[in-house]
Amino acid sequence: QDLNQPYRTGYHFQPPRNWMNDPNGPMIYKGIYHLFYQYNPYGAVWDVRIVWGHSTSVDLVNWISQPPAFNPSQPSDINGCWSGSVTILPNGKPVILYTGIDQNKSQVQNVAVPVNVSDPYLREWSKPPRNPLMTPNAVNGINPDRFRDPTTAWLGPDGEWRVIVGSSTDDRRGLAILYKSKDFFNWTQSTNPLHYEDLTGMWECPDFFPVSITGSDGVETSSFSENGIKHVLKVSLFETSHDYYTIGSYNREKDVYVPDLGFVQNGSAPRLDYGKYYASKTFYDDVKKRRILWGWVNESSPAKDDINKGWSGLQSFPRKIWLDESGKQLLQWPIEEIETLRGTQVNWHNQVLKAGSTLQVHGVTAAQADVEVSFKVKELEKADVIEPSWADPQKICSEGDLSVNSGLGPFGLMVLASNDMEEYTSVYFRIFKSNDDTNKNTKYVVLMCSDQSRSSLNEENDKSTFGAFVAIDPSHQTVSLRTLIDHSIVESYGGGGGTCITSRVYPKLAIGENANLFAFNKGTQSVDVLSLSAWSLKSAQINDESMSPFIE
Ligand code: DQQ
Repeated sequence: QDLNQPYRTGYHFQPPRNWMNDPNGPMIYKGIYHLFYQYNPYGAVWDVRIVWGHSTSVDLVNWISQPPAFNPSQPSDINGCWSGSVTILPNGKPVILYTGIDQNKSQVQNVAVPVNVSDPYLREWSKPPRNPLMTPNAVNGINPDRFRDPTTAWLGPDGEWRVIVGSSTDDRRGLAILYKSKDFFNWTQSTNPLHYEDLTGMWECPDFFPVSITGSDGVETSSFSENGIKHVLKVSLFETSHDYYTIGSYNREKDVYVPDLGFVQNGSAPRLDYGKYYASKTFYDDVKKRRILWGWVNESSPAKDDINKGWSGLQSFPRKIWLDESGKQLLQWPIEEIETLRGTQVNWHNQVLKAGSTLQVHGVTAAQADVEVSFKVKELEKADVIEPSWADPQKICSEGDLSVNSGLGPFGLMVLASNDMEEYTSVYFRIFKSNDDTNKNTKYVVLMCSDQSRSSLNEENDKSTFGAFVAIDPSHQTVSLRTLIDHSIVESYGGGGGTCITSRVYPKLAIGENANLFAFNKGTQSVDVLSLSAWSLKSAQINDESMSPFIE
């Protein structure tokens, strides 16, 4: 670890320098994983002249920088190469659809194809002169400033391609505009969008994919079966900077998607991550039969600090994503390849965390670690009653700090803690019961918080607290937490991955060997740690300049 760069990560994806945002066009091709990303070669802040950065990997853990796949170069993208996706055609060849900012500053959709498909690294891409393939015009009523981020395309029963592009109307109706094509190059806008929701504003980076209703295997994007799958529509809402998803049914005849439950306007749509996380995108890994999710984790520091450190933005650790047995939520889990980085392991079994206690986890590199813990709470009747007005979990987490001393919790982990506890980030649970005396089957509510308010002595960072409910029943299930700690990122998975919270933190003291890890229970009742495993994680090779042909 470079002492002058305490916030660079050991195993989270980042370029050697400069600004990075959205993950673009992830895929596996000829056994090589590819990740493209929105990259500003000119500095550590976003710039319209953004290009497609490119890296490759054999294991999704260690990455080699490739030259940018393409830069603004033709009238249809001369003002920027914005986000997009890869589709693998039936002949095995990958094609990129991406948004270009054209010579009139209008958003249009373009195509790029590999120059040499026998190169598994796909180092060179070309843009056919027929670009753009899709344009917003007065006839189709699309605003040229709100027409972007094509998804991976899929094949319909009639053998035609479909793709959606994010948009919104002037009165804030968010839309997934549908286009169809027989040959992938000539696209026609369908009369109806695949889906829309009023008052949601601009939909950025939509993602639309099938999930199996049984098991955790992924499903290829064009696959369809009447009874075996559901579909997921994810959108990144520009107005809130969060990624929301719905689970629903895709009617292939009518080409419409109907979510099982309402969408965001009633506040019900779940989020992929309740922390810092945006513009995510999945791809199907046909080698390991899984669907993998990437998401951009922005900084929480002022731009001047990003300019000073010379870089901005991380990608979350890649996550496997699938449908929970209940069919009501998605589950996410760090891809198994993370285990190749595991070093020293510490284990606890059946450790009682007494009321008010803090126990240090000794023996792992606490600034770069993987921690899995499961808690069992016995005296559930001691849970505090949740007030009906407490509908906003982030608000509950923000109001109660660790001194709340409720019945059950806060209990959890304190990570990136300095030696004298001047700094720490706490990831914890609180358990409430619902106030219904007439109902003998008491219902419990599990709250998960990631509290950054004490994470750094530097007051200039955004240290907002994050929170979400976890869909588990603590009377039957253990309360589990997995947290990936990596210098300036804390990625937490609650309830087996049903609730994820990612945060960015910038400790001044809890750096390197001066970072510590604790389990704690500040509630008034004791809590059992059924098991805790913590691993030191080795650093991955991530875009190491000495090993890559990176070209500025
Ligand atoms: N970032 C890209 C856009 C996208 C936005 C530009 C989402 O294509 O809508 O860098 O972060």
